[in-house]
Amino acid sequence: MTDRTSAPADGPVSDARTPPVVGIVGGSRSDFPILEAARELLDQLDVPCELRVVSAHRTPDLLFRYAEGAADRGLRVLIAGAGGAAHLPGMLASKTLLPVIGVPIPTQHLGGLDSLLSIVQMPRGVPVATVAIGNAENAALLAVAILALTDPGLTTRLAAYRAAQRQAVLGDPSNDEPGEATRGA
Ligand code: RP5
Repeated sequence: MTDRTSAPADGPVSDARTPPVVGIVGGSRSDFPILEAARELLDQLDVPCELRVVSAHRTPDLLFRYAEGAADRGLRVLIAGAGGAAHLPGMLASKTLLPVIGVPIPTQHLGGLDSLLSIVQMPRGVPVATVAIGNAENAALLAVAILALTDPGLTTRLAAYRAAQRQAVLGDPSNDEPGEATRGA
C-alpha cells in the first residue's frame, strides 16, 4: 500500500515518496466520490497515483500544463473523470501521447449519458478509452493492465485480483450447482 499525504483543499493528493505513475483527474472536486474508487483500487494493487482537480472549462491553462508535463513527471496513464459536456478527457488526450481513460461522471439531469457520449464519441485521430458511467474501478483496472505489460510484478498482482474475484463467486456455497461439490473456473 502506498502512504499518501493529504494536500491543501485544491492541491494534489499523492504519495510523498513514490512518484505517481497514474494521474487521476476530475473536472471538479464533486467528481471525487466517484474517482476515489480508482485511487483505492490502485492503492490496493500498489500502483502510485495522484488525484487532483483539473477543469477543462475553469482552468484550461492548467489542463494544458498538466497534460504537457505529465509524461516528464513520470505519469504513464491518465484517468480523467468529467460530467456533463465532458471535454476534459479528450482535451487531455489531445495534449499528451499518454493513454487517457475517461470516466463518465453521473449527472443530475441526464444520469451521465451526457458525460458518456461526450467522452466516448471522440473524433478520429485522438482516442480516449471510455469505461461505463461511474465505473472508476474499471478505469483503474485498465490502467493496471496497461502498466502490467511492462511490470511482471503488477501482472502477478492483477492476476491475484482476478482470481480473488473468481473465487468470491465459485467459493460461495449458495452458488453451488445442484449435485456438484466442486467446480473449476
Ligand atoms: C464538470 O462539471 C465536472 O467534471 C463535474 O462533473 C461537473 C459539475 O461540476 P461542479 O459544478 O460540481 O463543480 O466540469
